[in-house]
Amino acid sequence: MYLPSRDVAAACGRTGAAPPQPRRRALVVCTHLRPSRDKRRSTYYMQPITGLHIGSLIDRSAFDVRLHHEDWHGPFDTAACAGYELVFLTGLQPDFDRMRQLAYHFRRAGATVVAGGSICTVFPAFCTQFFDSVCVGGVDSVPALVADFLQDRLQPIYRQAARDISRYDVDYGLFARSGIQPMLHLMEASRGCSFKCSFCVMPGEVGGHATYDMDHFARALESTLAASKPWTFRRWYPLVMLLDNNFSDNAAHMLRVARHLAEHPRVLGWAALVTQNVLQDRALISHLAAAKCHLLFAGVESLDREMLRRYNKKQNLSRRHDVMADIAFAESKGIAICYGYIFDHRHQSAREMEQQIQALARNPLMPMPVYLSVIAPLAGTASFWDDLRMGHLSPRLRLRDLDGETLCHSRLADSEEALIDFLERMFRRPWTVVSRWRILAKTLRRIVNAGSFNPVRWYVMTSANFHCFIWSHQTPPSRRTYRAGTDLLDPQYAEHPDDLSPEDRVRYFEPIELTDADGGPAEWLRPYVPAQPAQPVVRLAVAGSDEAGP
Ligand code: B12
Ligand code: SF4
Repeated sequence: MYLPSRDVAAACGRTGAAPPQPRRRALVVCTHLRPSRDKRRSTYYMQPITGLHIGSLIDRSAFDVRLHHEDWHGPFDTAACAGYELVFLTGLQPDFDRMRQLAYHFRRAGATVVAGGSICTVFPAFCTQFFDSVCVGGVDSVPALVADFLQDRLQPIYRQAARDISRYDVDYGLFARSGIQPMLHLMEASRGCSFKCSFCVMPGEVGGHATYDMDHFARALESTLAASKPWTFRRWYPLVMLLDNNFSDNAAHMLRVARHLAEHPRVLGWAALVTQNVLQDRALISHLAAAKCHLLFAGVESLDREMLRRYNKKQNLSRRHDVMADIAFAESKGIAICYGYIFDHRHQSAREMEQQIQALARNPLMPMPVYLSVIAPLAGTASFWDDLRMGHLSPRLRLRDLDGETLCHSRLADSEEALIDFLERMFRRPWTVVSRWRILAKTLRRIVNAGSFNPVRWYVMTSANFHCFIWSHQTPPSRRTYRAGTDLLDPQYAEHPDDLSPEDRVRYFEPIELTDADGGPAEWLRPYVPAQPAQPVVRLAVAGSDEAGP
């Protein structure tokens, strides 16, 4: 529920002068389309902080700012679009069609619509047909854009390298005022990553790593702690989740942030996203454990070395270390290890995928993956351009298909039926692949291995181990084909006024296709196709590599 601005101080648990009376209304929508292709909502703790940062950068003396998360609040009610002057939209690649749909509804209601994020960054000129203004790169272009809007000189494209972090205060009161209370304190201490995994959007969109200064971070921490409501878990047991793309990229900065969190009297624990090679450094892991680290989300992705090589994931290719032993060591120090696991349906049969999962399940000290997905050729990544050039992408591949659950390639290592049968079971009925009892036994072994009497740590380990089971309940079976081009579309695609013109239907409501009927680039994409192969060296250069650096 959104609280009007006079309730701000109370909602934030703060005192002080009342905020100035707002003159105009601005809205930031973090769009979201669900894997289950329905209109459910969830209060899952992994909420985006993109909208929070955008909202914090909007001039509050001119605007009353509201934040809507489509995952947390549910799909935005398009009957309620009136009354906003300026609307910012953000979303991941599979959400881009939702950004276009909302642009139609808000523009029709008279708002100026601004969009940013992955697709806007890679294909800005293409995106200008849907939005009044398109932002390339980081959130830091927002103040200049708002100033231009107020002076009636909005530009079609704003560019700001995501690595150029400006100085601004993140106002976590915006979460509280917008009724968003995730279980954890979601923060960011850096942006980007120096590695170049070929399936990832980071190398192209950020192209390096940049840190926030410690002042900035310390103020954001105080803001989120102050904004937590009394009688909530996050007030009672403040856990900070660092959503940095790669928290471990800059070791000195990581240690500074860890020390700040360790020494903070209110923070009881923290978690972060790191690369797998960090787990090899046992002295570092012991140090982080002593600095209140409760959980590391490590970029394991797969135990299939061929696959890791194919995607240039060389930080995972050390032969000197055994990742399972590294994970067991970290957990023995009390740090729960989480990871996502990616299947490559172009090279792995359904049977091989199932064997990989069962091998993980059999190891008593190895956690189960928190997320499972099939490889998604995210538009603009090195693998995407390679697949496109070689004609390996599915015909009529849509942005909507890039959700990590859909087979997006034309060449498969197994029959389509066998792969779909496995994915349907793994995503929707995981207990038919791995028994719940086995996971329960594994959870108990890990808790014993951790040697901790802290029930919060037990909870973290248990919920991570069972996440796939819990997730599958939240995304019940639907009539999905799991095949790009034919899979079910969400109901939002059909929600438009009866008087929608044929041109607007195509512009705002037809799904965006990346490939044509033959698997070649869609017409709009052709000007963007790079002339040279995107990653000519990957397959050979890292073979046998024992290096952990980027
Ligand atoms: C929280 C999160 C989620 C959440 C919430 C998703 C959401 N709606 O944002 C959940 C759990 C739902 C999720 C799911 C998925 N995620 Co996710 N997720 C993240 C995570 C950890 C944090 C996102 C975040 O808030 N970042 C901080 C903000 C400030 O940065 P940002 O969103 O990257 O935006 C930057 C720019 O793009 C730009 N920007 C973005 N929007 C706008 C708008 C305007 C107006 C402006 C000016 C600028 C701007 O500014 C920012 C930098 O300053 C990131 C990793 C990361 N640390 O970023 C991955 C990440 C975004 N996810 C990713 C992936 C692959 C997925 C999945 C496909 C995973 C899967 N295989 O199942 C699914 C897809 C979901 C779907 N709709 O189907 C990829 C990229 C995806 C993409 N670009 O499409 C990332 C980058 C991880 C990675 N390295 O692979 N995810
Ligand atoms: S290490 Fe992670 S964030 Fe960095 S390029 Fe690879 S997948 Fe992307």
